[in-house]
Amino acid sequence: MNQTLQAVIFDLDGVITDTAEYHFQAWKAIAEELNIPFTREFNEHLKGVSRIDSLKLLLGQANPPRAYSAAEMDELADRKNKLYVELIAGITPADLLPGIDVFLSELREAGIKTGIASASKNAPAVLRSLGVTSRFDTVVDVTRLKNNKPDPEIFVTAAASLGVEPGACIGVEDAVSGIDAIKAAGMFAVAIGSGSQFPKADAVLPSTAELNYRELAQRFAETRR
Ligand code: B16
Ligand code: MG
Repeated sequence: MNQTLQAVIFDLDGVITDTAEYHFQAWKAIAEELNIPFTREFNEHLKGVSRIDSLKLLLGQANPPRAYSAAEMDELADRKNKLYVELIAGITPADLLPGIDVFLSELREAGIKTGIASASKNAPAVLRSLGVTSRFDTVVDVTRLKNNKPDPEIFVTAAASLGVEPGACIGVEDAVSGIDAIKAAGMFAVAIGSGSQFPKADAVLPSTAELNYRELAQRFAETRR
């Protein structure tokens, strides 16, 4: 195949910055109000999942089960988002996760394109607060997509808007649904987290501080020979 690396496409929450923690706190507040148990372990299933689907998963934990109308669900989803927006109001460039600033510079210097494939409707605002909007060549508009991760649509769309084949891309994710989406798109998948969580990833790094252009380009090339 002999394909060279042309683009790196990033998830946002949990990869560029730790907004995953704020999503957790906002959902926890809603769950407590509804008397639904909500643990960090359960929260792992919500990573990369859209707002309304996250709410459905959360309500599915209610014991005894209870039906919610569409209007009640919209109200709960809106309220969760308001809590989340309050929590992210204080984000500054200091909230970039370790190694991201340097990694983005390495990619620019090497002429590698960059993109954001986040399921979050708040992604553009978070990128602005972090001061990194101009460091990405594309940010996928999630409101125009039909399918959520683990469907590959968001990563395929990012590659298309960069004018690059999916096979020439690396995708970086912190969620299992995101790694599944990257692999289904035909990209090289880098997971941030613990190895046992991501059996399908091509590389697993314990932290974003380990992201290194040369090493990843080499590992990418080995799989594309
Ligand atoms: P919003 P990512 C995802 O972002 C989060 O992981 C997930 O927890 C959240 O529910 C989803 O965005 C939607 O976010 O409510 O802000 O539209 O990880 O794909 O960057
Ligand atoms: Mg994420």
